[in-house]
Amino acid sequence: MASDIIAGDVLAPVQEVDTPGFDTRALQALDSAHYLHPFTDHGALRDRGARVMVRGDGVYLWDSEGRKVIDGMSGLWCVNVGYGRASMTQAVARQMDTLPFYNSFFNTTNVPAVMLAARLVDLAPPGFRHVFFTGSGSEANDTIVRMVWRYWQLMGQPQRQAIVSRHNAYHGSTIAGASLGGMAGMHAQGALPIPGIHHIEQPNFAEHGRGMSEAEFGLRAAGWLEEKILELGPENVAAFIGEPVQGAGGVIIPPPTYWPEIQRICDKYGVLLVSDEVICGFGRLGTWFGSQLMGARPDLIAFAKGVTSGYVPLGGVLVGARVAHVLVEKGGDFNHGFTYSGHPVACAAALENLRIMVDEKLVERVALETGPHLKTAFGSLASHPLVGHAESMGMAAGLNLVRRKGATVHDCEAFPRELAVGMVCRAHMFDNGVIMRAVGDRMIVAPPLVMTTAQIDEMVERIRYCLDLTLDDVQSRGWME
Ligand code: PXG
Repeated sequence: MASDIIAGDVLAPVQEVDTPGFDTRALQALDSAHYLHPFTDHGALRDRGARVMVRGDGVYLWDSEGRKVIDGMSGLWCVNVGYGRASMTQAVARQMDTLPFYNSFFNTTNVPAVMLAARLVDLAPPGFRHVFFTGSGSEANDTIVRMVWRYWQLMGQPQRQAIVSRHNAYHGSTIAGASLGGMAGMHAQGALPIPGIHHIEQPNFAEHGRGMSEAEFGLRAAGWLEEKILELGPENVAAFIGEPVQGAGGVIIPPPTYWPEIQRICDKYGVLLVSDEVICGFGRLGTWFGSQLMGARPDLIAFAKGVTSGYVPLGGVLVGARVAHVLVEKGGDFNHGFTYSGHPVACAAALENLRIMVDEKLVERVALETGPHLKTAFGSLASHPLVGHAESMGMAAGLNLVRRKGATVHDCEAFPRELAVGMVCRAHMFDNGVIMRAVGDRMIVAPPLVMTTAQIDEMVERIRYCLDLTLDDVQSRGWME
């Protein structure tokens, strides 16, 4: 079935570019001998051998065996301006030549950090005039927890320590980040979440919205926050944190009624609203920040990834007027910070990345051209026999692999979880020139924002072809009804 789907030259052979000079087996052996990877079952990896990525250009990557893949995941939701941008290399090299590092402690600063803070304030929603830099998204969320607690201490309400988050949220992998996140598998591996962090159900219409319209469900899901605030006592609740669209959780797009109602509830109880924009910031949804699209006015914004397009690690927190006023005017020393807060090379990379984004109008392109194109192209996969439903927003999209399609998202029959059909599908994608991420049986993409409409078509046709391979595969394993 799979082979007759390939249309014209859209699917060029994957063995396209020879990349000599790498001894893949030797690299894999060293890798499995010494390198502990993030979120990885090393026993399984040893048997398979890691794929060694060696080069990137635009939206394509090459591995050590010369196989070319189209990167549907922007590295890991971050390489928004694409690979191989010479001006990024030059900006970083220039800064390394001039001043590779200096700290921002002890009344010192550096030029790129100052310029970037000012630039980010220009791009941020109204009311944000301050930035705290970190090295990653996890550190940004740790910073937020400490800032929120310090804020309420300075406000004379130190008992306000509870922070409400959602199940299936991802906020990082440090102790605070993993606690804020709602990933059961992370909590299960040791004493998490830390005290004071509470989780409500996620606004996942397909999973929890049966019998309701999407609009009704959005209000209902936001109502879970109000119930939790009342249960904890509003006088004890410090903040609510959420990703505008849950990324690692599977591109879960909330109904349009959700975020405005969350905002109303936070306002009603004086609870700080935190938007984790590590994925949704910097154009992913077709706006500079995802909360702008969602109708929320956060007090704090976490960012990372797209701020440098992943070329150099950088994260941070945009601090809105309400918190900044108290921290800056009344706070004295805030005993928090990292060696690499405001790292000059990372900030220089971010400045160049933002210049590219503005010059190439990447945010506008996502809003007006590539995002709508992805919606149509990716949406067409919903007709595939293995796909229950497919959704997208901006340059993020997800589809559910199902055993039996239904008239609505609530009538599809899922595969038994233990079959891990998503992993079967991901392996076909990986082997056939497209990188797609599996979250259970939800297959997701978040391509570089520079991906053209023709490249989106190429990616989607590859995905369709691999869905055919997956269908053949699960049928031959006897997993379909
Ligand atoms: N917040 C959000 C919303 C994220 O997506 C982080 C915080 C943490 O950022 P750092 O830079 O500390 O990793 C993230 C990271 C996946 C995946 O599998 C997603 C992330 C990280 C690793 C894997 O989709 N997002």
